[in-house]
Amino acid sequence: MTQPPTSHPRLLAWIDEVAALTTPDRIVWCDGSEAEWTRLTDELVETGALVRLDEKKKPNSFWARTDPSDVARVEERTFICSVDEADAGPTNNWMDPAEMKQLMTGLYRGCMRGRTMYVVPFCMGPLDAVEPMFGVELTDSPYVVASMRIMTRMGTDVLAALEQTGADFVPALHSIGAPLLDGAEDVAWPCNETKYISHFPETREIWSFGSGYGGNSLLGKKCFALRIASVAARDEGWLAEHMLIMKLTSPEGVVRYIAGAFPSACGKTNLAMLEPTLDGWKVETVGDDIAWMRFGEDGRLWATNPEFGLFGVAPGTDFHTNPNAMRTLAKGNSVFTNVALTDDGDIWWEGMGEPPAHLTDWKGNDWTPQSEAVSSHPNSRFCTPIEQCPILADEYHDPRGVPIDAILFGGRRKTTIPLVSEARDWVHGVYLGATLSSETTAAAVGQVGVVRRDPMAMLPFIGYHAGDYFQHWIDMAKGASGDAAKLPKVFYVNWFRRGDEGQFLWPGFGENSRVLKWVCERLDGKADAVETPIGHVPTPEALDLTGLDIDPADLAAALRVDPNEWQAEIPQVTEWFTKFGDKLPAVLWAELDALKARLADA
Ligand code: GTP
Ligand code: SPV
Ligand code: MN
Repeated sequence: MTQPPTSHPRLLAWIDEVAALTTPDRIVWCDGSEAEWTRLTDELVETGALVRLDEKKKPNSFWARTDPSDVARVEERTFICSVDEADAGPTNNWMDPAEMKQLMTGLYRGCMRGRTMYVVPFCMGPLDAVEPMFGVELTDSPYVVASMRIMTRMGTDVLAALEQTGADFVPALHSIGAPLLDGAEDVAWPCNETKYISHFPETREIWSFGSGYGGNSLLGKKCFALRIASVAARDEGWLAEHMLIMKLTSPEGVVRYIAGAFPSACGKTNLAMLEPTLDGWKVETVGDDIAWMRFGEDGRLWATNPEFGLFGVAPGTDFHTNPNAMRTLAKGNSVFTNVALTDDGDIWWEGMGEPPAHLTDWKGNDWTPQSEAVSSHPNSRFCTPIEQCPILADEYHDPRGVPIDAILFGGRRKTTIPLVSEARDWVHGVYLGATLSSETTAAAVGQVGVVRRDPMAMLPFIGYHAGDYFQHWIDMAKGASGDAAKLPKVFYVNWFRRGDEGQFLWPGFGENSRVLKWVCERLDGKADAVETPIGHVPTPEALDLTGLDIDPADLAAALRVDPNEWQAEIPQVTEWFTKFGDKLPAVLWAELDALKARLADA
């Protein structure tokens, strides 16, 4: 073992304890340097875990294939181990913390044999924040270390700051759960059939076992920045949310900051990096997945992006849909997981123009355009440094963040939900978030395309009782010191409504700038809207459709509020709210009653 580069007592004690339990062959302290990245990726190429891409096409970039069973978050295996079961609420899996620790200690015993345990000190958000949010991940996966270097600020500077400030850190233990026994040959993607992604909210700890996949293993992301942080946020009066953050500048130079919560694989990355089709409008990216938001002394809600990279859905990404993602990736320094490999050392996935005549697919098999299966897993991902994004906003680096003008909730719904509507007020906005629904996607293991409630796009990420979480959202309004004008306005969008032939009614992507313009005009009190039972919806004339070739019938269908479709939602929302018992804030029941009354009058 190399000499520990720190004297941090709690850190050293924890590492000793984990090493004694997991018995790795060696311990490596990660410094976050370029040399370390090169050493790690060279080793991973050597063992066959990574394939180096062509230097001219994707410099310093790599192709990874997971075990076919380890491709997404495992919600069924994700646990909130609060002391009191009631604190996990009806939307989380729960196990008693002592019981879970006992069970997982059994799994961890000797699990790093034959492997290296890496110590990864990381910081979520800028190191010069007033209260930097530190974590330390211990992992036996060099793939995870390489990915953490992209996704978080990590290494020597973080360790030094951790020591200097004497700040606390979130201990995050990860093992792929695949000890390498004497003389045994390793596989390209070791993992374990048994998986546990466990969170201990009271002690702010994370224990992950068995999976090497993104959301299960890069513990700074969903585990820390959402599940653990949401608990801290509840206690301290802020919000940790599954949201993109964008800066939007109008042709007149007016700047607006917009946050958006859409469930996994429902369009955050794409909206955050959007290239407007409307002349003179400019989008800059602050974040694409996670927003930490607190009220400032000015009574406005300020948002920061705690991440350092983008872990984006690959399929569907190309120069027509998300050119800024393509430009980011062209700069290299990226890891691509479960996409297809071209014969000339580049990557390809569904949606990226014409397929080449031959590929190696995500399972390592030959693939041609005649193949029946897709070449890339639907949840294949690119992992790339956010600082390479050509439209990254300067404010990304500012630890104070940006003041949010509007919050968009949205989901993937074939029916019912119009292209955009505006909440009547804050509590109605919270109602819209609390009843958010979306068709499930490949981002989590399980059935795809089933409508489920995904409150604030946080269903898999709320670290406590969702009823308390709704109350917390309602209470947040107090941060605006009674000045409702300072609260973000809430909107609900749906880019995914379909017509009779199954076609998307709205072209989406860059054309979503037309919806953003309407949102800005509503903030200015300018744009027209009709008051419907569900909120304010634009008239077709209120949307700027300059240069857009859209069938007026499709547009009308995209904007339609059909009372019958909405009536059908009522029993589902009632059933959803009933789950929360006494914890469901009464004002949300009142919102549902008011909606029923408005629908009855419609
Ligand atoms: P996570 O990283 O899982 O949290 O997802 P995300 O919300 O960032 O989703 P992302 O932007 O990566 O989009 C997921 C999928 O939806 C991709 O295949 C996109 O091509 C597709 N998509 C995004 N925006 C639109 C849109 O406006 N219209 C349509 N039809 N598809 C879209
Ligand atoms: C999501 O599923 O919402 C993601 C990908 O952003 S993962 O990090 O794998 O959770
Ligand atoms: Mn996400």
